[in-house]
Amino acid sequence: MSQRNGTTIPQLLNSTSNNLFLTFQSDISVSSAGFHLEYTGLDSCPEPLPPSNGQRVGDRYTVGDMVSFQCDQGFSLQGNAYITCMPGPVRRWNYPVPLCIAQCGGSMTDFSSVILSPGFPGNYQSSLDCTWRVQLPIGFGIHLQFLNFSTEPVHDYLEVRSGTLETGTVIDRFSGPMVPSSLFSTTHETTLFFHSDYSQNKPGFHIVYQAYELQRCPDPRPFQNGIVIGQDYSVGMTVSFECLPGYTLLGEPSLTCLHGVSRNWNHPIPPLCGGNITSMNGTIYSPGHPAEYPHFQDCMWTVRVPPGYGIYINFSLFETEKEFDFLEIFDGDCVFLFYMWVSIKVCIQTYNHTLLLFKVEFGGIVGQIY
Ligand SMILES: [Ca+2]
Repeated sequence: MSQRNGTTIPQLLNSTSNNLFLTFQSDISVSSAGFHLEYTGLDSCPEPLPPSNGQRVGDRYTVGDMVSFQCDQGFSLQGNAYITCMPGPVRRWNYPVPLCIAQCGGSMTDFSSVILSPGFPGNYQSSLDCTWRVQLPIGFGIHLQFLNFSTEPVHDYLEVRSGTLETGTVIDRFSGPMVPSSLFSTTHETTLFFHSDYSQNKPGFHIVYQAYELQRCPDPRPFQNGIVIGQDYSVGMTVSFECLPGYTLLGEPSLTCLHGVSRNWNHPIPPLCGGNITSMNGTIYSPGHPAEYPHFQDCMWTVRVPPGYGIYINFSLFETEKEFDFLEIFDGDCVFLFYMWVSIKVCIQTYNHTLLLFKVEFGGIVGQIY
């Protein structure tokens, strides 16, 4: 620990353990008065009590020992997280025991945590505007549960927003003495905003949140007679649809996977059936062709060519269930109805506007129109 010689009185020494070894050495010549020292056994530092809403780590309190402190979830440590028992004539820690305090606002990236109103479990202060931001990886939302809730009605409130404070949308706003039921935020970023006015403070809130993985939207495949562009069906992603030649897309050509607890696309998956056709020549198939058409279909095609033209329809295949599944063709005052097992070859229309109506009541067998 120390080696001394000469005539200078050494400074006060403190041992770092409860054992001390002294050795004295003198050579063959020149003697002196030697030394006189006194020693005192020093106590440990006083036991540091854990802070309210926190824990102490470490249970040795002699000189040089270090203990640390952690706060419960939702509380922030104020002061020094580590304190050391100091050498010296009086045993003391180098810093006071820190405090664990629920603060006004914060930023969280944990998959589960606690959000407390400032000062909880005591009353919050007046005139606060606190923002807590929970940021998780894309594809996760949070489930919020209220363990305590009490604010001055109307004037003091908590707002939960999906997204940021500036651009997010308000999921709900809570105020008053009722503990709200749990709620879901369905985005990876959730903001909680608390406001208190100048008077009437209450204990506020104790909220726990848990991350959950957002489901993907349903697989839009198989998309018959067409292709699906895009393979990511997770939240916020878009897929689009293209038909093979001869098929007309009904419905929206692109869908976006919506945020939400039960995940779904923003539009129905487009049916491949019917449509408005204006090209001078084309092909019309029954839905699902060349496979059997599905049950319960009501498909309508409108074929429109420029004024002065007629429309020539050539069936190269026609098979439906008799009577119950049928194709109707309207052409001004004329109606042509087909519901047989036979192919009808040629039909010449004289008007420039033809409407085809294909109806499947139930139990269709095979229906194909070329
Ligand atoms: Ca108030």
